[in-house]
Amino acid sequence: MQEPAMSTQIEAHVASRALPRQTAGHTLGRITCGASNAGFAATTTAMATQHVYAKQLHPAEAMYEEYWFSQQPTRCGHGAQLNYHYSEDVFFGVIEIHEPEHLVDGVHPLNHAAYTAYLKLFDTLDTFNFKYLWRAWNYMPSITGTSHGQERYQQFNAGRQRGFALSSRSVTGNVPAACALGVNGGPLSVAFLAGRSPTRPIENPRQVSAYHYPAQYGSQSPTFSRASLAQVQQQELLFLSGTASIVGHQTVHVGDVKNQTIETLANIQAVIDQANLRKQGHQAFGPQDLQLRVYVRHAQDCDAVRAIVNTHWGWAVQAVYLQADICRADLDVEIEGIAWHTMPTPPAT
Ligand code: 3EB
Repeated sequence: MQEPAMSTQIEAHVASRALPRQTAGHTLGRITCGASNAGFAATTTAMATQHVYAKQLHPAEAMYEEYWFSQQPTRCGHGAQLNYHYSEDVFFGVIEIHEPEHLVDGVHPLNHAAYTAYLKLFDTLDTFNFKYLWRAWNYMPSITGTSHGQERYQQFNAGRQRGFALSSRSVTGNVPAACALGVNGGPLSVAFLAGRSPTRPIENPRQVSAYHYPAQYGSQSPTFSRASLAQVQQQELLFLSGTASIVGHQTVHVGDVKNQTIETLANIQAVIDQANLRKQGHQAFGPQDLQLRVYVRHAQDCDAVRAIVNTHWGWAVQAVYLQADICRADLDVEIEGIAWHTMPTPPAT
């Protein structure tokens, strides 16, 4: 990451499990990963944790954890479905919703869970006066599966969109950055960052906006932007949504993970270019600024994907590789990232 200076307001640290908690400020939240959650401490009063039920493929030697810190004091709250920490400027929460076994008043189980999660999410943000959802990380079992006659990702999209609409949030245009992946187990899990100031949404000219995807992908479109730019005092953050081998609205390079990866990197570069047109700070974002999460459907593809990422962007690029299911069955890789700059940059002398 670029210069995590003292003026930085929030930071995501990727670290081995030994990281002393308070080294970088007050903990807002933590993300852990692993095919099961055995051996992980659950949410404590010190940290709201999202466990991503995905096997870590790389790096093999160090267990990946992501910590969000604030330099300002935090307050917290804990319940059966919701855990959160917030500081003056930033709110981090994790919502976990167990799906009902059957349809509820005609509503499919994952639709119901997603709707419940997003109603709770926005209700919580309204309570604490954090008006703007910046970024959501959505994980659910069997995302490409079908239950009760409907594809589960479509159930999720329908429920998420209804949760936004019933919370008086727009479902097109200025919508948050996000990702949605299929994992090994656990309830529907939504981690989220929010603030008191709006983000600038970024779209990709190479792709149809997801909220305008045609009905062949589901009667309710996914509610996310390709990226968002947020500002916290002297800091500008870029949240890059999950990005895949989609051009227009169609999957390209089906069955060819290498070319899917190359296409994905081209999409990310296009999104970064758009973000740089809308950034507030002086410093442009580049791929090397991103802390990446790379999702690979088939573990055996990990080395090929890594080789391409590193050939394009260098071996210093920070990335963790996880085994997870991308939401379309014909996609084999998806990449997301976060980056931040301190601003304003002092003028060059
Ligand atoms: C895509 O571009 C790939 O449903 O929240 C990427 C990022 C994808 C977010 C979501 C889905 C989501 O459509 C899938």
